[in-house]
Order: sequence, then structure tokens, then C-alpha cells
Amino acid sequence: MAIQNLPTQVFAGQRPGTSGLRKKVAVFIQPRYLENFVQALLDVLNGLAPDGQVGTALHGQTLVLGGDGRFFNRVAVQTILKLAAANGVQRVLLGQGGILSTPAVSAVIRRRQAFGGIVLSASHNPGGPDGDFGIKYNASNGGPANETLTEAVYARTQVLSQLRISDAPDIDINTLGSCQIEQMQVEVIDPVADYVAVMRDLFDFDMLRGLFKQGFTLRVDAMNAVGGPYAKAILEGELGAPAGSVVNAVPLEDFGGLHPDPNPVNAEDLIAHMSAAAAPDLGAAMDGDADRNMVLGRHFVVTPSDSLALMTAHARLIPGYRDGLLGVARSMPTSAAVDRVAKALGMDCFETPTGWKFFGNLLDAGRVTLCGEESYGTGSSHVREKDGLWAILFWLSLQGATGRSVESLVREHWATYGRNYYSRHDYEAIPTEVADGLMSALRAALPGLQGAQLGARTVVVADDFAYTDPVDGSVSAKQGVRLIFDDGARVIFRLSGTGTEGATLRIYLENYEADVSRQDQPVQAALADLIAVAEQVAGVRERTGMAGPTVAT
Ligand code: VG1
Ligand code: CO
Repeated sequence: MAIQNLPTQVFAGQRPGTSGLRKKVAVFIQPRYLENFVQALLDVLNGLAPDGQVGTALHGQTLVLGGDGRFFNRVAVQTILKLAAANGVQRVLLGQGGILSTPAVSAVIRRRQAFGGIVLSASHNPGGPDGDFGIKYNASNGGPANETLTEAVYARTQVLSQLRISDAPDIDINTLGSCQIEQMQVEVIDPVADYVAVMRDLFDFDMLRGLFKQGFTLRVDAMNAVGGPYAKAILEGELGAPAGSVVNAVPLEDFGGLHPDPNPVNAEDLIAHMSAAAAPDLGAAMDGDADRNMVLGRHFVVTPSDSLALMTAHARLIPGYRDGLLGVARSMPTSAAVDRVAKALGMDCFETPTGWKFFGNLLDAGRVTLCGEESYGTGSSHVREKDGLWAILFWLSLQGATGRSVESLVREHWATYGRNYYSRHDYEAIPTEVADGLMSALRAALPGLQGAQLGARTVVVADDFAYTDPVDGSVSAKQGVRLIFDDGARVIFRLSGTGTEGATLRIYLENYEADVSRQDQPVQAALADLIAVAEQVAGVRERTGMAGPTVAT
């Protein structure tokens, strides 16, 4: 075993997006591609002096490592261990088999007071040899690295000339226990245990066991991704849900051909079960790295924005939130349903750019307890990531505590607060120049749109969302073009920062309806006039040649 210094060459484009660096597997498996990014990360973590000399901040420290089990996960784990060993890391806590869900990495970092963690996942992106791979870094608070750090890593990737890597043989990552690479200790840990302990502290497991004893039924679709082992252990193992309540529960390298991006289109099998005559009481699905959740009741779909609003309204029913919430936060495109609840409860509601990293400071500073995004992400201060199974346990607990169905809880909520009709239209794989052209044209049109009459509404805000972090004062500009109308309706345009093929345009549409007798329309019909406005303003059809969105959720 020896540490080697190997010459390397710069790869273009290693800039992390909304959530880490995501590329096609074909890109990641190029010799030294992963190595370069990880070396740049370790250099930055070790502390770069102005002259580029690398410091020793990682020496004596512990890192957490694991991923969602997709293709290339196991190979990447071995490579990262050898780099970590050569760059002064003292100990790595590795999930058994290279497996750790994103929220579990966050939980392990926090519970074991690690320096940080590396998550191997492209999350909701497709997997397998022809799919995507990804890597992201989480800091000592358990949350995604902030933009200052990711930009520093990117800058380092662009000047890197040398790798420091051990030539040690691969280690056994399947067996619990310890081994050594160079001076570094590798501890293979149970990927589920720390996470289960966190959930036990938040939820009333006895009550939930009672619920299943009374015959409550549940179907959780883990979509052959990393959420399976966690859902099995907690729902079927700890809580006594009938065997088979969790389906597609074994993480597979290609997700068994499924696309673990839980929405009604990709999770059609779950939708079919929840629409059947004998549908279970609660249905849910998670994404590749188990930080997203989609929740359904019998014959009823809950939008993520509504989910956040209901969680906020009922949080005190859950033991972990018995004393109330410090505040809430949502990403800008997420519907304003939660804002109304926060107002009624007299708590702060923050509006952040898209991406979980923007919630970290608010959570660390004790300004908020719950956070959510329209993209099927909800979470709380228990970790610093969104958390799919946590959300499922939350909804299970709401039903246990109230004895009410999902549908009746949501309808009651709409009756009290009004309904925010909401939809996101995605136009995928647009040529980058076309997408950039569309966004620049929109930005250029903003001054003229201010005060404009569009359909039956008047535009009261036409801007490009910019966020000043209330804790550290950092500014993130150009986070999405917003049109906000006089009646509170909104149309928002932004480009995805997680895609790996061309560009993906996301159009977010929202319309508020207070009148209970008008709260039962089909969503796309209720938003039809805003859809027309979006087309009128952006000319998506003409610019892209696409007749409609690839996916509407
Ligand atoms: C998308 C979602 C965003 C989410 C991000 C990461 O980003 O819109 O809300 O935080 O994915 O989620 P974008 O830039 O493609 O719109 V995950 O579960 O894929 O890490
Ligand atoms: Co995810």
C-alpha cells in the first residue's frame, strides 16, 4: 500500500448544479473524471491557501460516505475511499454495501458529529449504465454544501494537475466492521440504524403500531431505489405494517427499469393501486435517494405544496413538533398555500430559491422548523435534507391522530384556507441555446410586463427572483422569472439545474380559489387561462417546436 501522486488533466463542466454534480454515467466513468472532482473537493475541504497550497483541515476528521446504489455506486465508493485515505482523512463511516439514503447521510453526519459527508446519487434522475450518476457534499450540519463551497470546488477542478490516491486493493464494503486503508480507518455501518433512531424520537411508534393493529393499510413504492431498506425496516419491521406494504423495496443498479422520480406519471402503478376499489388508506413513493415523497390517499392525490401546508397546520399533533414550529420556509416556485397557514398561526414564512441548500442557514439559525418544495420534497430540522420516509410517517401520524382520511384532511384544509390550484409543466431536453434564448427574451420583456393586462388579470410583479440570505447576507440572483398577478395567481419560469441532457424548462402555474364550490375542478382546467398566458408571454411552442410539456405534474 502506498500513496501515489498522479498527474491529471482538467475536465470542463464540473460545476455542481441545484444539488451536486450530475452527469451521464458515460461521462462519470471516464478515467479520472470522478477522481478529479473528489480531489478538488478534498483540496477545498483541507483548506486552500491563496497560493493554492493545500492545508490539513481534514486530518483527524471523519467523513460519511454512501449512495443510492445506482450503477457505478460501488466502483465510486472504492475510488473515493482511496482518495480520502491519501488526503489525510482519519476515518470514513461507510454505509454497508455503499448504501445510504440522502436523509440518512444527513442523520449520520449529525449524530456522529462528522466533518461532512459525500452522497453518491443523481437522485430523481434515471439510473443504469445509460442513465445518470451524481455526487454531492454535505457539510457538518448535515446539509448540502452552500454555493460558496461548490463554486470553490468547481474553481479547483479547473486548475487541478495532480491526484493523491492510495494504490490499496478494494475493501469489502458488504460486511459490517472496520478495516484500514493507509492510515485511514473505514467503518462499515448499518445504513438504517441511525436514521431509525431519529424517526423514533419524532413520531409516536406505539400509536402507529396500534394503527396497523386496527387494520390500517398502506402501500409504499420504493421504486427499486434506496428508500426500500429504510421503509421496510421502519414500516414493516418496527411498526408492524403487513408484509408487502412496501413494494419494489430492493435497491437495484438500474432501478429495475423504473424512473424513481415520484410523480403521478412515473409512479403509475401506485396510482393504479390507489385508484382501485380496494385501495389502501395511504399510498406513497420515494425517489432515487429517498429524499422526495409523493403522498396519496384512497382515490386522492396530494400536491407537494398542499402537503407542506397541511403539515404546518397540524404539526402539533406529532410528538416531535408538539411545542409548535419556529417558522416555515418554501422554495419560491412552491405554492403559497403554506403562507396562509403561517399567517394564521403567526409564524414567519420564508421564500428561498430552488434547492435544499438554501434552507440550511434558516434551520441552523432556528428560524424555521419545516421546509418544503413543490418538487415532492418536505423536511424538517431533524436533518438538513428533505426526507421522503419522514414525510410518509408524518402523514401516517396525521391519520392516526385524527382518524381522518387523507382526502378529508385536504378538503377540510381547502375549506379553511382556500385551495391553491397548482401545476408544473416541464419541457425536457430542449437545446441549450433555445432555452437560454427563451429565458433572455423573458428577462428582456420584464419591464414591459410590469402592470400589463394579461387575460383577465393585471401583472403586479414582473421580476427575476433574487434572494438575500437573512442569516449570512449572501445574494443569489437570477433564480426564476416571476409574474405575479393582482389576484395572487403566479406564473414562474426557470431552467432546471439537475438535468443532464440539453436544458429543461419548468413553468410553474398557480391560482388561488377561496370558494369551496369551485375547489373541485380538474387542475389543468382550473389553470387553463394561466397556461395560455405563459404561452403568450414566452412563446414556448414556437421556440421549442414542442406541442406541449413533456411532463405536467
Ligand atoms: C429539482 C427540483 C428542486 C430540487 C432538486 C433536487 O431541481 O426542482 O426543487 O431541490 O431537483 O432534488 P431543478 O433545478 O432540476 O429544478 V433531488 O431529490 O433530485 O436531489
Ligand atoms: Co432526491
